[in-house]
Amino acid sequence: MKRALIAGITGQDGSYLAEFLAGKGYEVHGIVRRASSFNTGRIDHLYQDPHENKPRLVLHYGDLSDGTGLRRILENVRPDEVYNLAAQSHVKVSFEAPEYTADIVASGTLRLLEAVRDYNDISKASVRVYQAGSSEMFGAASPPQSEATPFYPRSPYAASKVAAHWYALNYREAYGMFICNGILFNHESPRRGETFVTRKITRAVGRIKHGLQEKLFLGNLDAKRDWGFAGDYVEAMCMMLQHDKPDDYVVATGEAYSVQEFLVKAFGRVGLNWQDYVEIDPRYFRPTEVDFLQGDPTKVMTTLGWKPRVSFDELVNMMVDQDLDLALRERTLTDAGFRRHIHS
Ligand code: NAP
Ligand code: F7E
Repeated sequence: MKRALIAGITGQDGSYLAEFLAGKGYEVHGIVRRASSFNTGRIDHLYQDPHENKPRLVLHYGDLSDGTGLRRILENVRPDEVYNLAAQSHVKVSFEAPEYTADIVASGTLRLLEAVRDYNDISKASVRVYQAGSSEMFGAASPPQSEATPFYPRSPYAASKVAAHWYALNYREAYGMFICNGILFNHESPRRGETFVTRKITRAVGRIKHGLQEKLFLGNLDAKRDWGFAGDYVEAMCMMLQHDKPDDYVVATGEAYSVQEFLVKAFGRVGLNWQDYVEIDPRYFRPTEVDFLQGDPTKVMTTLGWKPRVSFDELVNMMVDQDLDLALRERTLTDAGFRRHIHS
């Protein structure tokens, strides 16, 4: 039985990856940050009481700011594969918290790589590492972007991901470590954080339809993104680590749509016209914007045989349908006298 350690297991991707690996028979371990409120909602359905039987999912408290803790977790878990998905992953927030973003996204990756390097030396193991890179690293570079496209980061988040990418590549070359950089374009799902634009839109569609919200405030509607389904993308992460040699791969659908096109589809799903509800609020503009991301996934398709299963229309419908259900439950609670406040 293989053992995987996932940093960032409580996030959107971490939850899908944990499900996917558990389904393939892995023993899955995850690093969870201590928080004052529960942050395991996305993985609660996978969790079994560790006192009752041999658990397939084991959680460990840790943080990418704490290198000693990471080393201890590695020594305890003795993983075959490590997936580094942990990050302050919000681009707009990274302009407000640049040092913190750099500490976790760039230096945090370095801490984890150092811990794996030393663990490999001490235990004579060869742990395989996946590093979660991002299409944001391409930033202002013209589409379509492939592995050969030079990086041009446009935010503290993106610059930190570029640093992490090069740390990973350097550790592969310097120490012969098996490390893959996945350069993933935007991927969404019903589990997407509620402040990312797709989920913010689908949450609003559900709440507007059920009379819980009147307006949706957004920023730049002209930005174009290559949006795929997160459940498809975590499979590519695992496939990279099963290949015979470590390499870097762009993962994308190859299609791009604007935020406005997403709005048309999402509101159209429930028979509404987005223009009746959306207002522009400059607070959501970014000091430097990434205008157009469209990936070229030829390499991951031909080398690893990966391809996306969920289309753009299916993705929008899946997210809207789930958020309609969520809003209906919220409506029921509101009507019964309970109020639930959600800020997106
Ligand atoms: P996400 O939902 O924001 O999840 C991020 C995860 O990192 C969460 O589990 C979070 O824990 C954890 N985390 C944050 N700060 C941490 C710290 N200091 N120490 C340890 N863990 C920490 O992000 P995602 O969408 O799943 O993305 C996964 C990874 O892929 C991220 O690295 C992201 O930057 C990258 N990426 C995402 C996309 C995309 O479109 N989704 C595309 C390209 C790359 P809490 O739950 O406690 O907050
Ligand atoms: O913005 C525009 C915004 O925050 C998409 C992260 O997972 O993918 C994600 O980063 C676009 C931008 O995602 C609002 O200006 C308009 O052009 O959903 P987003 P992102 O910045 O592309 C990459 C690949 C990652 O690696 C990141 O971790 O939508 N936009 N109005 C808005 N965006 C937000 N969030 N909120 C708005 O109101």
